[in-house]
Amino acid sequence: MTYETIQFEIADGVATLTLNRPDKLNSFTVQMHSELADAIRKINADDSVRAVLLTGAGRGFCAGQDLGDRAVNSGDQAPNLGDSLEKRYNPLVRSLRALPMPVICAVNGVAAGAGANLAFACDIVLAARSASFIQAFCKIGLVPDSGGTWTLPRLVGSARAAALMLLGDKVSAEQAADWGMIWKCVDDDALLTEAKAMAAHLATQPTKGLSLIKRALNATWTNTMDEQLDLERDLQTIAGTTGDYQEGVKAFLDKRKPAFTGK
Ligand code: LHQ
Repeated sequence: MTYETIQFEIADGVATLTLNRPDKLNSFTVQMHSELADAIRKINADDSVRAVLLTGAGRGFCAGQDLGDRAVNSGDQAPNLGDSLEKRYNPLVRSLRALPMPVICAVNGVAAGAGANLAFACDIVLAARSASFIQAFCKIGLVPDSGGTWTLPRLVGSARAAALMLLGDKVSAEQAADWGMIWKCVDDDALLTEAKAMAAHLATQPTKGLSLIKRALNATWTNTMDEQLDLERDLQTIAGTTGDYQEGVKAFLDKRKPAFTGK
């Protein structure tokens, strides 16, 4: 597939996805959804990918749904927005969450509506100091989607999530970092360098072990502590059989840097 609305490359173990409709602040169209779905399929099929980096081109990260797109704005006729979630947004969020390697999001500018919640579906979020997050849905009579009603209360607590979703106020990157909504706020000109360095580092780490950590973290919100203890036992059983565990221990005992293969 040729990509027109995203850029996609795989190099040195890192897959980089760049939302690329800068004139419209990288808002989502049907085409962008299908290009992202195709790229995520390729990531899943490529054993060499050990970290993913998601970012946006231009001054915005993503302004959510393109409100001019015919799929959601069909003139006088009421569109079926649930259909749009079912066919496009929900599969996107599910497939991102299910990726078996760390997904870093570098929020380079405004992240609004589904754009903000897309970022929260990633594992580690860095944002440029000039970036911001807006739960814009309430301003046009919609419900936060793309998993935001699940992720945001878990990230910042229900008091903050409720006010953000009902008021639609803009949150600066610094505020977002202070509230634990994201991992870190960095200077604008350092964002990509720092995000790329993090992705490059993660691509040299025990990928299988990291994927098991992701599974434990994903399960924690619905499990009891007993269930989580059982899950940790099961995941550790798998982790203990990996070559990277053998290598990690051997390297420690040999007092040298480990050479992980991701297996
Ligand atoms: C846009 C957009 C945009 C089109 C900026 N669409 N053009 C799921 C399923 C189904 C249906 C509906 O929705 C969803 C999920 C959702 O995401 S709903 C939420 C949709 N997003 C929004 O409501 C955000 C709308 N955008 C804004 O509020 C502002 O643009 C923000 C605050 C993001 C940025 O403001 P500014 O920095 O002042 O930029 P701007 O407004 O001047 O935008 C720059 C250009 O981008 C402009 O185009 P133009 O041709 O006039 O230069 C905007 O029209 C365009 N743009 N967002 N979502």
